[in-house]
Amino acid sequence: MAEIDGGRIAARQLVAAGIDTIFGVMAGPMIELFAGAQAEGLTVVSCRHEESAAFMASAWGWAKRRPGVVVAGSGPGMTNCVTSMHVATASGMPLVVLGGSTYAATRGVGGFQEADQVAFAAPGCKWTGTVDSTERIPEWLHLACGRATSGRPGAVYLDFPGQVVARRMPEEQVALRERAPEVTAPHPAPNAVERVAELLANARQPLLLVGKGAGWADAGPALARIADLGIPYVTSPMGRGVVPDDHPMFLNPARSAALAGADVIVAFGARFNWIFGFGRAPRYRADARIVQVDVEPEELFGSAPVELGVVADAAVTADAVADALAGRRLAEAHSGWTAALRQARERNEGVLAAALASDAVPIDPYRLVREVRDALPRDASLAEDGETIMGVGRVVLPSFCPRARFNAGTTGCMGTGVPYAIGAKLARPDAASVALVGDYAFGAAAMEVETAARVGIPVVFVVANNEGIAGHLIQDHMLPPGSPRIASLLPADYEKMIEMVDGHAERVERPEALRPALERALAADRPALVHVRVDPKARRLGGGNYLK
Ligand SMILES: Cc1ncc(C[n+]2csc(CCOP(=O)(O)OP(=O)(O)O)c2C)c(N)n1
Repeated sequence: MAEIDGGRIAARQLVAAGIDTIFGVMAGPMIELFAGAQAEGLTVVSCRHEESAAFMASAWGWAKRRPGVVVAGSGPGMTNCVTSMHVATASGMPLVVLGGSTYAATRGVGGFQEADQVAFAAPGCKWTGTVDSTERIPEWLHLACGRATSGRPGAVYLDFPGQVVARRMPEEQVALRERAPEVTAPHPAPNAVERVAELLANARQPLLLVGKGAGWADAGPALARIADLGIPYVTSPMGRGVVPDDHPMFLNPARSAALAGADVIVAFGARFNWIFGFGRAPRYRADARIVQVDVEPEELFGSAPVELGVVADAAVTADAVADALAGRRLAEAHSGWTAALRQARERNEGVLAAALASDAVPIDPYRLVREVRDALPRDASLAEDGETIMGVGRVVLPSFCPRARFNAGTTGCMGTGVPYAIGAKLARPDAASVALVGDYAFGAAAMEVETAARVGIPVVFVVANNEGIAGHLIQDHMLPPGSPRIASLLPADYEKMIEMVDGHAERVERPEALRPALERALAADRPALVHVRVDPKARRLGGGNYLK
């Protein structure tokens, strides 16, 4: 009678759950799981650091609306995932961390790499569990995958003590959980839909907020139906592209004016945390009437004075509101609101015009980002990471596809850009994937270029090298004069990081060389790195950086 080990059983259950790719760092006691995954036909992406592996998995999961799975070894392998779990949960990205842990027989007596891994995981996770027997591996994985993706997605942690991975059992006794429930989306109460439609119809200055939750719900087409009526919207950084950014009611470039002027706000899958200015004065009108649509009821109790909370799926609710608005006359049509916002947008865009066209050497970061914008295919996945460069990218770069835009997110975590772009490429292999990263942000995960090369995926890394953390701004203005380089970094030759793995390397020092270099990188059928020397003294226009 053929026997298989717990690692192989886990791999079979992952396949049953619709997962075809896993990420991780090879380590005991999970070697059997990696081997089982390979034997079962999964793509196994073996990374250089568990933190990056887990970021890749969460980006993959976010893009595909499936659990992103990362496998880590015991002790430090697992604790290296703690930041990524925290980031995934805060950013609502589905991540399943499978952590091998010390064999039961040596627990409590200084077993190899022993750590209280469930305790390390708990505050960063929606749910934790410990596999208690090899037989029950399928069941525990079924629970973990379900919890990572239901409600607001986030990280879950499942502990795999060594003995449950290594134990072998007769193949025919393995009971997989083949069937995942078909889950209907939570619908809004009909009277709530009517109230939202009434508020929007009577608003003189209505505004929609589009967050990551709307992306997860695939609410783009439904939200576009409301926006098509002439109701403007602004998005969170990762809510970009849910409705394509070239919709005429996309008003992120007039974000402050929109938040400050709106008399009725309906937030779809958006949270009133720092990203949306906490939903209260002074960023918002004190008398603004706020509706929040969210799948998590507790989210409705926050800093914003929410008048109506609708616990429901963003797409279903947006469709119902669009239906309820059909045929109504909108008060907004006579208020000049969208015209005023368009003027604000033009004013704000005017502030950037000179920088976007700058021919200066060293290159202005706005000029770099403009060239990235013009070179990017419409369906590209895009990850931004850094301080100055992420801020510039957020303002200048559009997105046209849902769940294809990644940035440091709710936690502002540096080191996400490189792995997010790799995870996105594996999830959306037919679309280009570009990481626009500062030199610090690149360095935080730079060895993963070897992973990209080994796995054979043509991701484009654009490194905006301004020699440091926010360029020289902190070094020159916030540290004692004459300090050694603390916030600034060496002007390293980052293109060598891709040369070492036979990738496509570009080094750009002059603005006119940007576009051809970016196009060559996008056309290269292997990982590419465009190292761009940008002005260390440049800062974000319109405030919003360390020296604001
Ligand atoms: C994990 C983590 N560590 C530290 C920070 C603090 N921090 C914010 S921005 C930044 C680096 C920004 O430099 P760079 O990536 O070179 O981009 P630039 O601002 O120069 O464009 C750091 C270290 C953070 N946000 N996240």
